[in-house]
Amino acid sequence: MASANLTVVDIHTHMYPPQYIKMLESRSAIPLVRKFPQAPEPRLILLESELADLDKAMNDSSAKPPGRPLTSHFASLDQKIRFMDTHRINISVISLANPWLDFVDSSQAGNLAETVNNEFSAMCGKHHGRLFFFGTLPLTAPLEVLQASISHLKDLEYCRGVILGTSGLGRGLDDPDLLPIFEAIAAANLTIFLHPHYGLPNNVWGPRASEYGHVLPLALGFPMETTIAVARMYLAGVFDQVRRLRMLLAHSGGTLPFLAGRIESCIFHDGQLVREGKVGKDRRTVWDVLKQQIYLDAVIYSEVGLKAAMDAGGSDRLMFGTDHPFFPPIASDEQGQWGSVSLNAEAVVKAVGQGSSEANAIMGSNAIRILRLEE
Ligand code: 5CU
Repeated sequence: MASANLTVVDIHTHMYPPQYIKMLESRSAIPLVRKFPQAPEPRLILLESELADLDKAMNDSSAKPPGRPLTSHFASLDQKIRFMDTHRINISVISLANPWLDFVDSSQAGNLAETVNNEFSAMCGKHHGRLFFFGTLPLTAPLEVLQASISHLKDLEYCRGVILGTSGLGRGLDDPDLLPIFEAIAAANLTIFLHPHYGLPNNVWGPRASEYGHVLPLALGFPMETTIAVARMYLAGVFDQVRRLRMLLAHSGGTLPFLAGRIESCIFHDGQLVREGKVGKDRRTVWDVLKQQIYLDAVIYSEVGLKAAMDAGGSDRLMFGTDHPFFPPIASDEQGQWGSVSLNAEAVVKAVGQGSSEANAIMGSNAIRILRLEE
């Protein structure tokens, strides 16, 4: 993808470093890594929607293996660099994949966050200028441990933000107890990369869910989760209370660009909010927040979604991503070109034209500016 005058930056690209995989291998509840006789590679089981398949495979060695294969793409730094070279990606901003440390016991979360963040930092140091990272927070730890973790990340040369799920301290991102954390992250000049994991309750997928693979939770559950989390933050006034807060939303903001108008309409037609004086003339709208405090990735696989993201936030706030190592090719060589990557790159070309200044911005220069990748 990169050409003489185009720098390609991938801001949505994950890894599980060795210590994290080791911890997953030792677990008996999801998330976990386990070997099954019917599969050549260990399986990575992450999502609640995979529990039924996990149960079946534990009791029946002919059942389909649950989760996804844990290939070298998830854990190997050499493989990450090889993937970048194959796809002509100049710079990657790597992050721990879901579900981060959300499930880790409070007493262990601080140490594990430090270990994982130091592992990411060391990986970036091995490829100076090609790798940066979003750090991981010990959200289950006591407040002072969490604050110390933000201070640690602030001082790491290659850290440019933190990756965060939607659960926060356990009550979602509109939890007032999170405000000092958002303040500290913003004060440290770190961008929050908001990423889904929990999706929607399993029962919304219906009794035939197992016939549909991972499609419903990933295509619909993930984006709705992000949309709901940000809408709750907006309604709680978090963006007004922490004006320096900057958030990069995964998957082009879920459905936020498409639904922002409807959210707005529901706000100013809501009797309760109007009576409580929450719909005043000076109110910053969802559209304002999208243009002032939110960035979107370009991981939406079609120019239709990409144009909505651009219309909502502006092409100067959109950044290319791959979601590597998720969505590998099913029928072709994993060391070759990934169709999931081409789809996102082609969507940019279809939306704004090959070689246009907007294309160059989305593919790389926005990320370089926003995430300070030349510092
Ligand atoms: O395939 C999946 O389950 C996932 C996942 O868990 N996380 C992610 O970022 N993309 C796809």
